[in-house]
Amino acid sequence: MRTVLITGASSGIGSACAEVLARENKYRLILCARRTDKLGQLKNKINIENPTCAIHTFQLDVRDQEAVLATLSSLPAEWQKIDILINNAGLSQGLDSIQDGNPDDWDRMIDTNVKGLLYVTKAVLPYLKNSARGHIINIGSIAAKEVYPKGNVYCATKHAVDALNKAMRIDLLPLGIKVTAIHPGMVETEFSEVRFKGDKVRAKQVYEGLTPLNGYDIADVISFVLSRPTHVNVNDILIMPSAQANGAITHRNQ
Ligand code: NDP
Ligand code: 8X3
Repeated sequence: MRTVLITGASSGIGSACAEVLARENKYRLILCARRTDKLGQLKNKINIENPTCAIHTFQLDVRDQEAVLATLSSLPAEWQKIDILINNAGLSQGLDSIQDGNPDDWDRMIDTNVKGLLYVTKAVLPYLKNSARGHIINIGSIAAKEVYPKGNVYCATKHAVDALNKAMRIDLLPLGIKVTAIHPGMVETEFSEVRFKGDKVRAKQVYEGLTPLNGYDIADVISFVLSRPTHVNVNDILIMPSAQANGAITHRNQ
């Protein structure tokens, strides 16, 4: 049994990863996020389907460096073995041109998507170093590869994730830790609702007239990546809805 730690497991891609990996009966799950009620509901849902799946949940705000270190260095003894880290927690805030952008939104994206990912990675590395099959999966985005109108700071944070992914692969090579980036296009999750600060109507419009990806589409790819033998690493995957050509161009039914 390998143990997977998933950040941002309370929703969307992270929650779908937990469900998909639980079904395989090959993984123990450590799930964290800020909303512990959602984590509890997810744990119950998984355990109804699969009562033997071992799951540990805890509250974590990845922006809080002290809390990240304190929580991850004092995991219960039976959870002090982690083989896989899925750096999934992340968000976008607003969709504005640079001239209209809100610096608080910028800080929130940089603190979560870049600094939070770094804090968690550093805190989990001592466990991964002890694993015979250490693996980090970083969730990037099409926004890590391209910049689209008004995507500015979100795109910058995801470009940073892309750079860190490549840097981790170099630095962790001697430790035998695999590093993979998964870069999705549009996935219908809570992402747009969070980006538009609770505006459900505007969030829904993002996906109107096309079939976006869903969290399970991404989780299936991650399951495949994790199932490769020890000598194979998938470096980077860009996965898009069929109706999306790049960061800016989609084809919608009228
Ligand atoms: P959701 O909003 O559905 O999920 C985001 C998750 O991140 C939630 O579980 C949330 O948990 C967690 N999170 C946010 N901020 C923090 C924080 N400070 N500390 C801990 N956890 C946090 O969106 P997605 O599932 O779509 O997003 C997952 C990842 O996928 C993100 O990195 C996103 O950038 C990326 N992505 C999304 C795409 C999309 O179109 N949806 C496309 C490409 C990439 P909680 O609020 O409980 O803390
Ligand atoms: C989320 C997808 O297209 O909004 O990373 O940047 S997009």
